[in-house]
Amino acid sequence: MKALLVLTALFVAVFGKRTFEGDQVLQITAKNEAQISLLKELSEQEHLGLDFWREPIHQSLPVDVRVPFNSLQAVRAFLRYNKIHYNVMIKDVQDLMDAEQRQMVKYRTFAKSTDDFIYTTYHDLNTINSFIDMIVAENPNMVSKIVIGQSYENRPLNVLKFSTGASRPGIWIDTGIHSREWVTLASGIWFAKKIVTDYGRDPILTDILNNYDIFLEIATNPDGYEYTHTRDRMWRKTRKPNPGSSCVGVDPNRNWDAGFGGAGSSSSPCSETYRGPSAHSESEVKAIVDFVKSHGNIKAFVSIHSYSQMLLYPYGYTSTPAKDQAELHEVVTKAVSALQSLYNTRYRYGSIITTIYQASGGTIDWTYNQGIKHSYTFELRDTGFYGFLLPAEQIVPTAEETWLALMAIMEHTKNNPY
Ligand code: BPX
Ligand code: ZN
Repeated sequence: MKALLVLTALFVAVFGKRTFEGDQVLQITAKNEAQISLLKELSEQEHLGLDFWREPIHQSLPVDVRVPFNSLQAVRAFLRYNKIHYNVMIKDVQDLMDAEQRQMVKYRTFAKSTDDFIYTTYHDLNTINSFIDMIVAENPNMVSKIVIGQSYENRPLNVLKFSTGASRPGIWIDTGIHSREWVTLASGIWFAKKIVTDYGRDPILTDILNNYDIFLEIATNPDGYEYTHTRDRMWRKTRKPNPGSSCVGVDPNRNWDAGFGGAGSSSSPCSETYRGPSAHSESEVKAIVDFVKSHGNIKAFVSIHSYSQMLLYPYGYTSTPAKDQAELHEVVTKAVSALQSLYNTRYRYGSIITTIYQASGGTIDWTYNQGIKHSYTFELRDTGFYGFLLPAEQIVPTAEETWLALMAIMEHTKNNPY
């Protein structure tokens, strides 16, 4: 693993952008616990350099793994020898990334207004920041930008505030806390435009915004997002170096003070789920913690990830049910049915620990324990055709259907004050 990491680092330093030529994503379906155990053993073979897009947890969910070209033969042999079934989910990872880049270049324009802005492509961090400034300038009475802190690399942590009156309770939405989950940021941009378009036209949204402020952090991990555009499309974590390790970054969805350090998080800086040296060690996380505490009246908190099509509520660190589980379950049931009504996209839903896996130090476990009853996490499209490399044609449909679920959550929050 060390040698591979050093080589990868060297490669990036010399050639700029990490490439994934010949890498494949395999979708593995284990048929019993013994096969899951074998897959876990496989994942510990660090020299193979495997990148688990979905971890082996239990047999009900497929395991998606990006296999570097040089490890393909060994992994295929291992699977065949153990009679573990798999399909090739992505034949050549670099081909998909190249298509994504071509698409971005083709639609790269310098929009002068949010009406000209292209919602059907992915954008880099600068373009997202210019979108934020445009939407603020165009809607001075409703939209403002607040800077809740700085990232490790000193980028501003920008939050859009949509507000039609003073001292209202708040609804929080964040996207992009995991930087490779690009469709979440693209959806966040679309949500911002949707809010300013629908206010005064859609009676339900108008009612929500006449009673609540909406806070939207689109680039929640800006250093990571910039890195996915310039160096490594598959970067997930923050970009803070880890003392004593050559591995960089902390998983910002394991860094919160809710079961911090427990099962479903790693103490190894090289892990994709490294929890960090202490709770709230990441400035990107601490900024939200400080914001939530100082605001003091956030009534709904929604943190948006991708992929696997799920809508989840606490807890992730414990199997003790949340005390509001019945109501939260009712809300996600409504939200998922609204989402499905548009394009028949099917979501799983339930608590984090029962629906995906145990995960400690997650965002919404902390917000829930702070007293924000309506704490939810989305995992947007898809279920394992493109994974993190969701084609840009799916951005707007994904955002549209997700918006219906968000509206259901916000409407429930408004109608059930607590
Ligand atoms: C979501 C909320 C709380 C705890 C875990 C999740 C699942 C999320 C994660 O492991 O942090 C999955 C993901 O969005 O990161 C996608 N992925 O597996 O890379
Ligand atoms: Zn994520």
